[in-house]
Amino acid sequence: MSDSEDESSDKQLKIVIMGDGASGKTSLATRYSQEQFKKQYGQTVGLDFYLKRIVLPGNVHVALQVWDIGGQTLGGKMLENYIYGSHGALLVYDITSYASFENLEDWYNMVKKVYGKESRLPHMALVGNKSDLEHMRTVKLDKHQKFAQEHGMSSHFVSAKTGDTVNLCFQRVAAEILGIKLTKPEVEQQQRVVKAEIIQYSNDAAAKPIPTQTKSSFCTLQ
Ligand code: G3D
Ligand code: MG
Repeated sequence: MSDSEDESSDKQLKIVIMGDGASGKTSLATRYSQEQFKKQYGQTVGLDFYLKRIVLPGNVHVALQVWDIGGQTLGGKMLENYIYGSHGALLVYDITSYASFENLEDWYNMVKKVYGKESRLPHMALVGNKSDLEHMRTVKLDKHQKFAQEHGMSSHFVSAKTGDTVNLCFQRVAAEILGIKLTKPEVEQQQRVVKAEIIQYSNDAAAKPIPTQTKSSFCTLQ
């Protein structure tokens, strides 16, 4: 019984972000983890790793490891190691690029291949990014929905640029992996939190003293 108290220790979830170059994977990962930011640089091998702690309903503390595949492409040998052991996979496309959507079939098959001998795939999420460019959409909504349904994936639309529903996307994925149900008020609250975070972020930045030395981490990013 006392064990249940100890469950406040974090559950670790590994989430990988996959998809074509320029679909917005890095933007999504950095947007989501901008506040609790721990990053390991692995530019040479193309692996980036972010950590974000969240609390799900029922006081379930979760440490989300968010992995960005960097410039790795389909068929790369490193990719398999990267996918292996993940609890969730975000398949990201750009809603203004039909090719990025079409290629998700290959990304999906890649995950399937890695988990070929095992009975369960990680939770798979179909993420249409760049929802701020709705007027330039080339991937019709019903195509998106059909793909998600046929592949047993959850369905999401986000904008890594504005931050719209980014937190909610990860929250839903983590909840689904852990079998936790989100209620409507919780979903709505999460949407509000996104906006609050953005405002607070800029305030914080303004309030912080300007460091005398410029850190080189930004340069490393580029
Ligand atoms: P990748 O990591 O999948 O390769 P990036 O993709 O995160 O590097 O993003 C590729 C380009 O798309 C970037 O533009 C980035 O700013 C832009 N982008 C990412 N997410 C969004 C979004 O939600 N909306 C819009 N409008 N643009 C987005 P640049 O010009 O810097 O190459
Ligand atoms: Mg990238």
